[in-house]
Amino acid sequence: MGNEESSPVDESVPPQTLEYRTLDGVARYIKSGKVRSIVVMTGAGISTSAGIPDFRSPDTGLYANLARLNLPYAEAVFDIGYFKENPEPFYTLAQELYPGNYRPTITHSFITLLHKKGLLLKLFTQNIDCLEREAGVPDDKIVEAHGSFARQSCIECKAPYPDNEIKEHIAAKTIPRCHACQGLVKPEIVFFGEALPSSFFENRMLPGEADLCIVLGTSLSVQPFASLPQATRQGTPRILINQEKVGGLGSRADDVLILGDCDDGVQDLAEACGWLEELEAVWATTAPKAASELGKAEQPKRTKDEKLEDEIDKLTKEVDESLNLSKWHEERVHGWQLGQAKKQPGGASPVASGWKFPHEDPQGDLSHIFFFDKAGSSSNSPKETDKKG
Ligand code: CNA
Repeated sequence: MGNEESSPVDESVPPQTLEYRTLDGVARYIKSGKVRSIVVMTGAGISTSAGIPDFRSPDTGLYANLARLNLPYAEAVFDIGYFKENPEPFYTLAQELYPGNYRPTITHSFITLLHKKGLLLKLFTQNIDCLEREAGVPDDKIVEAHGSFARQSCIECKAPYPDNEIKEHIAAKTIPRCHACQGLVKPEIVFFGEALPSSFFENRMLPGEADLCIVLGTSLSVQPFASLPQATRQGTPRILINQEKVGGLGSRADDVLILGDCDDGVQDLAEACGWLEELEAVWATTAPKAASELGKAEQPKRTKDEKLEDEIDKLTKEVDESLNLSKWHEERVHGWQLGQAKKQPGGASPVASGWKFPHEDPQGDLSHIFFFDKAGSSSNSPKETDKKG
């Protein structure tokens, strides 16, 4: 299943369901009472204002920064083959990304508000940060298409592992082992070389039952997630709130494009619906205690970009330190590469033998989550990688 035709609808074509193809038109439709079930689709863009860097941007993304470190390649952090040999880098990163370190954004709270109003049919998210849960969206309303930190299990026997114990391990940067078989335990984030969760495939046709589809903060470049908006019925309004136009959104008569920051977009929509105060109240419940209440000095205010840069520096420094702590790690990386090469016919060097790292191999990668060009740098070109469909 690929992206639908992306030629924009002719302006002279009137909307079928909406009165106007604008944000106000969507608000009027919601307020009319005709909307009973809304499906929401989200990606990394709804968490950038929380301070979580996106992974793939050439300069600011986490991978671009990890690339200079002593990993065989930056994406190895999320590679199941590499994890089995060397889980430390992932657990170092996990400590930073683990739920509890970031506050949900007002966009996350907007989804919570839809749920509180009984309008949320389902939230499909590509994010692994659990901020939707922290904002108050209940488990049964969320499909985490690429997994998340919400659960963890043994990579060998699949036995679940207790929440409190993994928290202790992540805080201590130690590696959890399965109580049953001593296998490695990993949060159920979808790594390169792993399948998407069954909940995604069980729910992927659900958008066909919705009266409204809201797409927020995603490049819609990762399949099979990118095809979800196509599952809505013709005549079901779809609103995209994103920095850029993506996917086939804008090609149907009831598509509305709001290009810009998603926090601003959801506030404008809430205001047009008469919900702004409620939204702010829901978001206020996610606020951490003020620094002054905790007895710490107030920090000077920093811009979004400054906060994001700090966060990237912090994440890469942590991984850098962890990876350079010992010569042992370097030897492990070298040994791992040689070991992989030996598994190839002839056992020559990976390059000479034509052997590919998993992310370069179309049969063995996780490019339904991340894309890379041959040089290993990131790219946003769409790619169909759903091995199941
Ligand atoms: P992406 O491909 O990085 O696209 C993000 C999209 O959001 C782009 O179109 C941006 O223009 C847009 N965007 C960024 N900031 C904003 C903003 N403030 N307001 C509006 N739009 C914005 O990310 P996708 O989610 O589409 O790609 C899927 C990958 C990224 C998933 O597999 C995730 O696991 C992975 N990821 C997740 C997180 C997270 O959990 N927070 C962070 C980084 C990457």
